[in-house]
Order: sequence, then C-alpha cells, then structure tokens
Amino acid sequence: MTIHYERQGDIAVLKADNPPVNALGQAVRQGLVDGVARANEDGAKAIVIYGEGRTWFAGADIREFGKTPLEPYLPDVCNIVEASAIPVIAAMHGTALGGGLEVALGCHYRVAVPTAKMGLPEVHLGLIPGAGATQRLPRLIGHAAAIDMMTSGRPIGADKALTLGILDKIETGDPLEIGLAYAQELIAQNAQVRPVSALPVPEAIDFDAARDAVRKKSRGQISPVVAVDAVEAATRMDFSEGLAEERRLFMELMKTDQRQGMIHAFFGERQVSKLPELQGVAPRDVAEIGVIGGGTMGAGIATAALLSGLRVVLIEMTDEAAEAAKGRIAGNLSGALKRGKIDQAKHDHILNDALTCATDYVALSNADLIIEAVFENMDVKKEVFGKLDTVAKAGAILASNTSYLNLDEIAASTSRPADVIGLHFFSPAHVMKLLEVVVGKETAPDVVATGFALGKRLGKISVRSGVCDGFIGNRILNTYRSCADHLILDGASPYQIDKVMEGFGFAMGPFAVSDLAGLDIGWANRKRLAPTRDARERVPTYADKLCEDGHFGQKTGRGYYVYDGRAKSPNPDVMPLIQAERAELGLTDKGYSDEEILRRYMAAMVNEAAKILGEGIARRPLDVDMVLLFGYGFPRYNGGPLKWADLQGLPALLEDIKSFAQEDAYFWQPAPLLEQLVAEGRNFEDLNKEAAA
Ligand code: T1G
Repeated sequence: MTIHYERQGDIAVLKADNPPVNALGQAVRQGLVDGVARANEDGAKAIVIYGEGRTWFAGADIREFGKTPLEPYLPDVCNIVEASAIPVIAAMHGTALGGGLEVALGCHYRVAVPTAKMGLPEVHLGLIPGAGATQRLPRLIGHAAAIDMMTSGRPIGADKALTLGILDKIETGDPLEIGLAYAQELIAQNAQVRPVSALPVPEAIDFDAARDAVRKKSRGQISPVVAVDAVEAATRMDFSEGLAEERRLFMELMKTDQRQGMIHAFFGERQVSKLPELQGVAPRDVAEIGVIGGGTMGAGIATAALLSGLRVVLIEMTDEAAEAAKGRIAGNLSGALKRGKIDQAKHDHILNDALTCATDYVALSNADLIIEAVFENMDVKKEVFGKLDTVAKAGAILASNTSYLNLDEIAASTSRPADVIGLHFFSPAHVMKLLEVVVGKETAPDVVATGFALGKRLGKISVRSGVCDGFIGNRILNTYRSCADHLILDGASPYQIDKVMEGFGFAMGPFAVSDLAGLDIGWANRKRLAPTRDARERVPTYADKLCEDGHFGQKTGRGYYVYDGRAKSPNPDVMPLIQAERAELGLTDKGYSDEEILRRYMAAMVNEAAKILGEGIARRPLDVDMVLLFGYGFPRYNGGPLKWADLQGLPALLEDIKSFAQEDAYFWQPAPLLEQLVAEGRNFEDLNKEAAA
C-alpha cells in the first residue's frame, strides 16, 4: 500500500509511503485517485495529503519512462484532486519536484515546512512538465516566473515559493501536523475549493523573445524551448485544450534521443559509484588528509577536502611556496563564501584550524590518506612516494593525482603497494565533479572502498578505472584530439572543428579547450610519448611550433585563438603554420563537411572507449559515459559517447570505422568489442544491464 487512508475527525488524511522519494508510480497514482474519491464519499470536510519519509512526491517514477504508460495518468490524477468537492491541502517537506509539484498545484491549498524545496526539473530529463504545470503555474505566478522554473529546472526554497504565490503558508513542524492544523483552520473559515485551473491566464509576454533567450542558453537541447511553447499555449487555449497541447508536446519529447540520453545520465550518475565488488567492504576511517604540492591542483584538492570538513596538512618545498599555496586555498574559500556555500565562521575555522601548511613530511605522520599532486614526472613521483613510505603511519592510504602515469610503477616504489591508489581529480578540483579512482593491480579492496567513500564525501562522481596511459578520460581525449589533428592535416581548420563540436553541444570545441588548459600540457605529453611512438602514427608539428613561439593559449593570451579580455578570435598565425605543414607533407584538402567531421570525431571517441571496455580498464559503458559527462564537457543530452553510439546504431558506426581504416589502418583499428557487439546484435546498453544483473 503506497497511499494510506485515515480519518482524523473531519479530515481525511492521505499518507504517501513509497520510499525512497515517494515517486508517483502507478500504485501511488491509483492510491491518490481512490483516496480522494473515498474522502468525498464518506463526508470528510477536507483532505490532507503528505509524504512519509524524507520527502513529498519527488516526481513521476522515472523508471516508468519509455514503457507503456499505465492509468491513471498523472495529468488525470491532478485533475481529479482539483475536482474534489472538498478542499485538498498539500502539506509538503523535502523536495516537491516535477509531477510532485504538479500534484500540489492540483491541490487547493499548499503549506510547507521552511526547508522544503520545489521545482520542475523535467528539462534535466529531456522533458517538460507533463501533468499540468505548464498550464497551472503561469496562472499562479505569471508566465516569466513559470518559464524560469521550467527552463532552468532549478528548485526554489519555501520562502521564494511563498513570495511567488505557490505556497499559501510556511509552518514549522512535521508535515502531517502542519497539514492538519491548516485544514482545521480552513474548515473553521468554511474555506471553499480553489482550483488553480480556474484562475485567469495572465497577460501574454513576448514569447518569441523568451524562446530566443532560452534557445541561446540551451546549446541545442530541445526541451527548454518546448517548455516556452507549452506555456504560450495557455494564452491561446482554454485549460483543457492547453493540457492536451502540453501532453502532445510531452509525448513528442518522450520519443527523442535527448530524453533517453538525459535519463541515462540521471541513473548513470547514481549507479557509477556503486561497485558490486565493494559490497560489504568497509572503507578505512579518514579524518585527516595530506596533500603534497600546493599548485592549482593541490590547492583545489585541499579546498575540496576542507569544505567537506576534513583536516588537511599541505606540504610544499619551501615556506614561500607553502604560503602561496595557502593563498590559493584562501582564494578558493572566499569564492565559496561569496557563493554562500560557507559562512564566515566556517571560513575562518578552515583557514585557522583545519588547514596546516608545512614543508617537512613528518607533518604527515598522522594523516589517514595522503594525495600527491606534484609535477607529472615519474621520477619525481617515485621520489615523493619513497619519502611518504617512510613517514606515513601504518594503514595510511597513499594516493597519486597523476593524470597519465603508470600507478603500478609508482606503487612498486613503496613497501606497501596494497595501500596505493590513484585519485585523479580534474581542474579546478574543488569545482569539477569527476574523480577517477584508479585501481592498481595490488590495491586492496578496502583502499578502493575508501577512495569511493572520499569521493562521496567530497560530492564527486567517482568512477573506477584500471591502469593504462591516461586511464579512461585522458586516453579517450588523446584519441579524439589525434583525430582532430588528422582532420586538420587533411583540410579542416581548428575553427571549423570547434564550431562543429559546439554545435553538437560541447560548451567549447577541442581547440578552445586546449587553449584553456594550456597548450604546454599537450606539448609535454607529446614529448613524453615521442620516444615510444609508433612510426605509423600521424602527429602534426604545427602545435609544437605554436608552443616553441611561446603561445600556450589563454595563459599567454595567444594559442589557437587570440584573447583580448573576454573576446577571442582565430590566431592569424595558425593557418599559415598548418598550410605549410600540409604542403611539406604533400597533403591535399579532402574538403570535409561538418557532418563528416562529426562522424570521424565521434567514431574515434567511441572506438577508443570500446577498446578501454574490452581491456577491462572501464568495467561498464556507463562508467565511460559518466567520465566524459563530468570531466570532459560531453553534452548531457547526448548521454555520453556510448549511449550516443547506441542511439546512432553500432553497425553504421563500425562501417564508418572500417571505411576510415582504408585511409589510415593504424589509427582506425576497429575495437574487438565493437565488432563482437555488432556481430551478436547487441549494444552497450546490453552490457550495462548485464553488469547490473
Ligand atoms: N523516479 C524514480 N526513482 C527516483 C526518482 C524518481 N523521480 N527520484 C529519485 N529516485 C531514486 C534514485 O534513482 C535513487 O535510487 C534513490 O531514488 C535516491 O535518489 C509528469 C515527467 C529527489 C532530489 O527529476 O532529483 O515528474 O540509486 O540518490 O541525492 O511532469 O533523487 O538508491 O537505487 O538522488 O537525496 C521529476 C529526480 C521527474 C527528481 C533526492 N523529478 N530525483 O536526491 O537521492 S519527471 C525529478 C532527484 C516528472 C512530470 C514529469 C533526487 C532527489 P538508488 P538520490 P538524493
């Protein structure tokens, strides 16, 4: 039973009890319909609806999407609640989201506890509200505020909801209590039903302007723009026609690839840190961590740990460097203070008590986990781990923030390889959500469990990776960056490629990203790999020439682009360098279209991802997808490269790769796993399902 019915005097109480978040699955919907009918039949004077557990209804049951819809449909449930002959009161706590807020809008009166949040996050699932919010909410709070809630998907607090007119009251207490009190009050006032749908539709706004503004921000995502269309319908149709129009638009979106991509991302980010092999494995206690190196990465890692309440001991080579590191952390913290993430007291406590900056490794003797974030060089890493091995206490975990290097080799430079793990943060480490947890061949299970527990504590999306050059993310990055370089040698320009990938939904194309990260990083990596590079690999030299001229991108004001304040424009030196190299190599322009560029770029990404899966570096396709979503700006509405590949169809992708291999058999070796899946008529989603079984 998910909806419990009981009478409290004149009041009928409907208690939702569908843990963990009272999702509005079929049984809950049916329970609401039956409960409202029963209350009206047995002479109640009012109905109070509330949620048991941590929250009011947090929306429709997302697991039902894509399946045959079952009656009663949620729009009908909201209409039935609204049509009750006796007042219905929503008593809310936790997160009233999506269909949950729509049920509340179907009620006649709304009260909530001060900490309640409410929102319409459907756009984050590639959808729009589909149970009346696009028609009811504008009537209650106006078109502009309604559009903002639907297109941002951001929840609002109870105070703002009261100000806007969504809530009638805010009361402290448990939801049943405040609901009953409000119902008593309304009965005493002989308050009548008050259907929101009967409210007049406010004056129309400039919907074209609203649509353009939303389209600009959405970078190719469809649903936010459709949300504006649905709200506009309220000004052209009566309520029931508007509801039908909302449903039509909602069902259109339900069929889109974007909806599939975004729901894959929703469940993926919750699934990715759950490893079957860690069930029952207790993490080690961590109260104090050490950080070696106070540069941008080290300071970011220290900030993330401090913000999560951990004590931090940061080690630098000199007192000046330690002071500079403390300055960087203070800078990060003042940003958190400005954004209201912490208050002044916490800020001061962190800087004065929780953080220690030192130069002597002995200061690390009490640390439970130590993260090395020094220069990306194997000899330097081994020297640091050798020293750590002598000072760290027994049972301390030794972690490396290396972004490419062989963790097993680093671990072998200590007497305790089982306590060594890779914790690969992304810059800025106190902001970026992704954490690659790199598991070496000797790493102990409870050390892995501790890595994931730390990731959860820091609010990260933690993804397990095995050991290979660049782990999951950077190895795939290297491959699609190489593909981009090949496209340039064969005629494309960095600016065309950036435009194509920004059209695909990336905030920045690969060359703009390189300028942001610093061209010297790619340069150092090319130099590192040069001694072992296969002669058949095509590696252009124009990028090295840019670096030799001191152009490292944004940090030097010049890279692929020239930066003038916030403005950027193509660097006029780049194309002559590229044309000179093409002429030197006798290459002809293949005149790639935008579509061809996208096909090749994505084929390279998917093929390398399939190799990583085939080698077991990544355990599940969703692991790869979450790495690209949370660490490499892959557009969420495309779900990740492997979800995107499934939606495109693997046979066509494999055909593409085989045809590209005619030109360059070395770069385009089809991944055996991809060939196997196509041969067996399976896809990456099948592998995710098998891993979850
Ligand atoms: N449906 C099904 N399962 C859900 C769910 C939902 N709506 N929300 C959460 N879960 C599962 C989740 O997968 C996880 O499962 C567990 O609950 C705890 O979640 C018609 C179309 C509510 C803020 O988009 O934002 O209504 O991993 O780990 O961090 O217009 O969950 O334990 O197996 O996230 O405390 C709109 C989605 C739906 C809200 C809680 N609603 N949920 O966060 O816990 S569309 C949403 C959230 C809709 C109508 C439309 C968050 C949360 P497991 P959690 P949390």
